[in-house]
Amino acid sequence: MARVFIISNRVAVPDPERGVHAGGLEVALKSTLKRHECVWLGWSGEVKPAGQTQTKTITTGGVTYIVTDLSEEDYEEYYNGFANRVLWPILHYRLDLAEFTRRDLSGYLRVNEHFAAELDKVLEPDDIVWVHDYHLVPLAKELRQRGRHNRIGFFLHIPMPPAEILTAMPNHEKLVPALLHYDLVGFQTDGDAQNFARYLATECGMPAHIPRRIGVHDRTMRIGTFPVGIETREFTRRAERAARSSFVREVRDSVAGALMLGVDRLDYSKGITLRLDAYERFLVANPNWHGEVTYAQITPRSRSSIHEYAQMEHEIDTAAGHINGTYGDLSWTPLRYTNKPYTRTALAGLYRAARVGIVTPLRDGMNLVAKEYVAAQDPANPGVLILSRFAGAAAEFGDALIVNPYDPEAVGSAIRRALEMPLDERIQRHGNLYRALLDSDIRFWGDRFLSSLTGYDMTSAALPASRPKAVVTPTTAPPSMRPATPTEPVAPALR
Ligand code: GDG
Repeated sequence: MARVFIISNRVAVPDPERGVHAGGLEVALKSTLKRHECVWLGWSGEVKPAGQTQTKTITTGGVTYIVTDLSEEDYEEYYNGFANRVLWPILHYRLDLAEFTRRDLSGYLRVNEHFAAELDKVLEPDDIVWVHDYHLVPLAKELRQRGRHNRIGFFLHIPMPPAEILTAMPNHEKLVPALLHYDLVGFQTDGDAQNFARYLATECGMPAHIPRRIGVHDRTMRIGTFPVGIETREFTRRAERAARSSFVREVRDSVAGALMLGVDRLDYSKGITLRLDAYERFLVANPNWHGEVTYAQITPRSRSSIHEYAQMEHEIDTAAGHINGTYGDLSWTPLRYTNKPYTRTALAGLYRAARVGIVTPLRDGMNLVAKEYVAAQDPANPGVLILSRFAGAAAEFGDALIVNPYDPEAVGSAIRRALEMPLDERIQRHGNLYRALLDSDIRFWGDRFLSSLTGYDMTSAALPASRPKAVVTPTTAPPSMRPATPTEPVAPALR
């Protein structure tokens, strides 16, 4: 049977010594890793001086991992440079934050060539290749240039902006059309897929209607929508258990009034500064809620070595201090803000304890926090999700309180509405949201993508039950509910 090669920037190799917490991509791929013979290739996370980089192969839990180090130059130009300073901001509609240099672009192309060369050493003609995310746009082109005719698919986890934004990226014409070398290009939402199709129409002379199949050379390239989900029922069970833990009860008992919760990687796309502004407006407009609500914001740091991230951290620290200094008193802290990461189980319990989940990114491919919050709720007494219209999840979650994150007064009003929503309305909205969650359950996501890529029903290609299971959870003691220690990797570190 054909093997499935998964290629991503970072690879989550299970490490029983350290106790692994599933990151976003690993959670998404868990079922694929279990059901197919998989090889996962990508960066090891190690940065070494030039000439000392290595590529290692590790087989554990029935999955083969091929991990390759980056040189200091690669790390600076490919990862910190072109991926995080050009593609990340531009694909999140933030042209103002993009810092393009030719040097970074050539570093990006060099690392893609290197990944392709590593893959070329081990790929068999009938292997299926599934490439993930913006770090690896030109990978299929590199493989085709090496004479590879394998089925190769690409999934973009983050947004695809309109052509007017993409075309502002210097050298976009060298990069974006490279996606035509894939057999299938998948997006989170129809809007993203349409933006890509329109780029192909205006920039590459493809048919002007929204095409789903495009003839390219001797192949057909297809565009598809595959919204990422979560393991809904597993997460609900995890939240039920965690809500009874002493950690969650201690937190719950220590906060005044209703709990509102935000969980975001420290990233400008997540809209945290504007959200704090909205909370302040809510506090100003609703003095009757003073002392009756506590907003907890969990914001693990990411990409701190990039200037914009350090600056944003400073702005958020200042805004948080201002809110507590101005509106709090010795017996009430309106905002609890932390940069500590928590375990997945702790988060699940905190979501369930929160009357309001607030998710207001300025732009987000999907946003799994919104999905996790809904999955974690008690259906008999559920909390309310406030969700940005600019998160991919909004396409499936019409029953959340949908807000414009750029309008802090409207978000402030939504906070009040969420806190005051009657039980029957909360139950009805939650029921609809939960049904939407089950429809996009992550168990089917990988099979849907792979079936579409290969033209075969990949659900029936599942491996025999006797095969050793992939290790994706700690094999040591159950994870602590306390904040993760620096040796406990959590999802944000993988991005
Ligand atoms: C990209 C796209 C798309 C957060 N804090 C902690 C922690 N997390 C977990 C959350 C969630 C994940 O990290 C974050 O996922 P998001 O989807 O919200 O955001 P990105 O990291 O930006 O992910 C996004 C996603 O890819 C998948 O396609 O939805 O749009 O930007 O699972 O729970 N996990 C732990 N401790 C924390 O403190 N353990």
